Amino acid sequence: MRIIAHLDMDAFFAAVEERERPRLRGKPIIVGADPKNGQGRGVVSTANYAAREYGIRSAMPISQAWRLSEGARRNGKPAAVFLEPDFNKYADASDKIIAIAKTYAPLVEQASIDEMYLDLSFSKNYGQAEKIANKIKREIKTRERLTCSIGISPNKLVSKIASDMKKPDGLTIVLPEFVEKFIEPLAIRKIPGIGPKTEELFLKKGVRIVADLKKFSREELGEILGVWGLELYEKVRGRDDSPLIEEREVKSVGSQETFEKDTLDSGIVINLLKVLADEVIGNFKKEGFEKFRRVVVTVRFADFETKTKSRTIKEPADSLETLQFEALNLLMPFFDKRENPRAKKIRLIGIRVEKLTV
Ligand code: TTP
Ligand code: MG
Repeated sequence: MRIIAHLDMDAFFAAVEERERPRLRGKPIIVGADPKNGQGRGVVSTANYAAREYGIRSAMPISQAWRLSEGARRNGKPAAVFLEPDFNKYADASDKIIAIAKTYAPLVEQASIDEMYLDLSFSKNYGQAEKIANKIKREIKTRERLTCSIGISPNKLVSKIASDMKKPDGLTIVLPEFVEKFIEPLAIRKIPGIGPKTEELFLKKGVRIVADLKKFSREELGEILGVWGLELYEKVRGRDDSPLIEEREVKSVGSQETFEKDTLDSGIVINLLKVLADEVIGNFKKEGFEKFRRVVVTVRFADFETKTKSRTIKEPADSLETLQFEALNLLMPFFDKRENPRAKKIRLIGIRVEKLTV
């Protein structure tokens, strides 16, 4: 019998900011693009729970978040504090949390910057697994001053849904015999993979909750959604046998190069980027890796200021085209105000791939 836990940090980016600035404690905090007094473009990365009470959510336009905050302020509530993200800081916090998890579980899969799956099957029963989960929660709280929410069930799918049930600082255990009862009343959007389009498609058919979806046969779902429909048939029954995948110790494969002369000529920079991408893909394959899931671009300016940007892609990839495409997208902001407001020349660029599987 498998016992799998899913751990997801609460309001992660905002929580990291809050712990480092005592004067922010308890205030509504929004991490995201610069709101520029309501004129800002870009979106909210995350909002802490105090800001969520104003209706502010991840991926909302930052200008809308600003208006909601201003509205609250006019009603005598505290205005939200807007902060721009500092990804390196969150990646450091993430590494520390994973290190803690690894002292409790033999197999840990990092699923994103703030979530992971832990194999607790060794604990024999759910009572033991619950104790371990509580210890992990306590250690993250005392050592990192952050809270998380954990779901425990027989598989990744149900644990991921469960960790979201009692946020923040929650623990939800779904025993094998209650898996179906647990997911039946949930909105179909709670099933990972069902996005706004699939939801819309089923709402038109009068399907709102998982129990409604269970009325479709495997063939019917296959007809509506193709292969994904067949997977969905299993998912709505709480079935999932996907294994945890741990990444190898070698964390990244990368390459970087300094220009002969500092430059802001996009043609020259992009050319080098393509050469580097080619080199990285070659080494990546040579070292026996199969897929990468994160692309990181580093830019060092003439004054040695060094910035990195990274993106985790949805589907693990292995092609030169994907690497070039992602790296180019990450690089473009360095040519304009987004990442280079004073139009500094570039001295060096580097790219690397992370989150590798063999
Ligand atoms: P989530 O775990 O989805 O959100 P969260 O940790 O902020 O809040 P919750 O308590 O609901 O788990 O995402 C983790 C981090 O990823 C989040 O802190 C910021 C970042 N993120 C974005 O940058 N954009 C997004 O649209 C989302 C959803 C997250
Ligand atoms: Mg989270």
